[in-house]
Amino acid sequence: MKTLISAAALSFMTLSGAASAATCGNDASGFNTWKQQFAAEAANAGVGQRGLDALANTSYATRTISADRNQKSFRYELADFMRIRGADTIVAQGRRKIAGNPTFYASLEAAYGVPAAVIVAIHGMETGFGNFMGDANVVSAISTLAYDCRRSDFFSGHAMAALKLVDRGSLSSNTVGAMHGEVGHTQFLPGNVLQYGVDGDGNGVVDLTNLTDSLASTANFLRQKGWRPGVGYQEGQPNFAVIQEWNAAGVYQKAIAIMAGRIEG
Ligand SMILES: [Ca+2]
Repeated sequence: MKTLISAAALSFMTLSGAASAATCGNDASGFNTWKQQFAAEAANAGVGQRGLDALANTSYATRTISADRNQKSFRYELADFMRIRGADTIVAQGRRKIAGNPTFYASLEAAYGVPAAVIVAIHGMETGFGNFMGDANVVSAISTLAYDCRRSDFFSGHAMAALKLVDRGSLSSNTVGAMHGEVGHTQFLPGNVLQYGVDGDGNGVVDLTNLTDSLASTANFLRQKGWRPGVGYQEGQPNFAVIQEWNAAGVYQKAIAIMAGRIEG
C-alpha cells in the first residue's frame, strides 16, 4: 500500500483527530526533544507503558529519510509497469497459491465477499507473496517520518497508531517493515492496521506478518471501503473504485484488476 498517501489515508487522519503539536525538524538534531513532546501527547491519547517504551527506544531513521527525500515519480505506461513488476509471474504463482489452499481462500471470499484472486494479486504485488516484507525498523521509521517536517501531519497519526499497536502486541520495538513503516504481507501503514486489522487466525493478536491475519485484514480493508460482493472490479465496473482506495497510482490499480482477472480466468 506504498503510495496510499492520498485521499484514503488523509481520511484516516481526520478520524484520528488533531495533528501533532510536537516540534518537527529536518535533521536528527531535534528528534529526542520531539520524542519527549510526542510521548506526552501519546500518554494523553491513552498509549500505555509498552507503547511509550517503544517510542523511547526509537532512533532517527536515516535510511527512511534518505529514501523519502529521493522518491522519484515513475511514469510508466501500464504494459511496462506490469512487465517490470513481473505480472506474468504473479498471475502464475497466484493461481498456484489458490489451488494449493482452496479452503482458506474460499473462506476469505465467503467472509468478506472479495474474490481470492484480488487478494492474491495484491499479495504478489506488495511483497512477492511475503518474500520481502522490508528491513526497516517500523516504530523508528514511522516516528522519524512523524518528526520530519515534510509530512508530519500525515505520519503523526500513523506513529500514534504504531504505539497503540505496540500496546496490543501487534508491533514491537523489533518489528521490521518497509521504509515508510508499512508492515506485513500486504504492507499496511500502522493506522490502517489499527482501523482494518483482523485477527484472522484467532490467536488473540492482529499480526500482519502472519499470512492469515494479513490476508483477512486486506479483504476487510476492501470490504470496509465499499466492496460489493458479486460485482465486477475491472476498470469501469463498481468495485474498481475500491481498488483505487488501495493505492493512489493509476497503473497500480489497473495492474491489480488485470492480474486478478487473469488469475480468475
Ligand atoms: Ca492473529
